[in-house]
Amino acid sequence: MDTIPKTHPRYKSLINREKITKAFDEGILAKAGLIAHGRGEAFDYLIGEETTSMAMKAIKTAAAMLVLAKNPVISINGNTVALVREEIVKLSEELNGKIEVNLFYRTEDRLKNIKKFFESNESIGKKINEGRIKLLGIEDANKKIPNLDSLRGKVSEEGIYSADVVLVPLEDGDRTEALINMGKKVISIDLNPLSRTAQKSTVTIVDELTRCIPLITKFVREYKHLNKKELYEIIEKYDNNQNLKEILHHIFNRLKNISL
Ligand code: PTJ
Repeated sequence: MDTIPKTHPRYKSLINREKITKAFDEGILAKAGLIAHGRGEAFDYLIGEETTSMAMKAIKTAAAMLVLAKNPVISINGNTVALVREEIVKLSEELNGKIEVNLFYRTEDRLKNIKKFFESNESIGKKINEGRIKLLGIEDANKKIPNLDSLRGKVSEEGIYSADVVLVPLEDGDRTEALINMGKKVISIDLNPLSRTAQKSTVTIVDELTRCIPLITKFVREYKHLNKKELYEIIEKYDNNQNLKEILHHIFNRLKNISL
């Protein structure tokens, strides 16, 4: 990462690419995760590489849902681990500490490497040892999501299986649908507003992972001071379909107004 000068106009994007490729070399990221990242970058260009007011609305709604949840679980995959390991830990500490590794390309090696990556950070390793955060879904994925044939269906009873609200950064639509069918609320993070995940989720945050996770944490902290009625009001005001339409309009208007 030393080769990327801080003054480079695309510094942040290049750093994210470094993290992604390094995670691939370390056996954390799936090969298809490289493609998924590229697709995300393309959509981020179209959005304007900033957190839009629509994304902010979704982030606030997600934070209210997470504060009200009885058993919230943060699901993580290879890309999420590569980009926002520390930020995910911070968010989980504001909740019940539950993080579940849930991979589409699930292999024992990748699970082992992800666990090692978390534990290799001294402060995170200590939190895991003290039980302040729980890394689920590795040795305890003994339950199955009904009607989901992919390996994403293998989940922990204490985690995703019994969760009422699941936060799923970078997802495939199949599992979102299956989780919704189990009666859960799904908050997804996906830069592609047209994806099946985006369309099926209870709340879709169309924003880049490294930008929006710290914002979710900030609002979770803030909303812990609100009463239930105030939190429900935030949720009731939100309409996911309307929000997705506004994002598509935002992209359309940006492209229309670009002068070359
Ligand atoms: O579970 P794993 O680690 O085995 O890998 C699963 C991948 C990521 C390969 C799998 O879920 C997949 O193929 O995902 P998709 O269908 O490519 O969807 C990923 C979505 O995430 C795309 O719509 C991208 O636009 C979006 N995306 C990529 N990078 C980011 C992102 N959204 C937010 N922030 C990002 N950094």
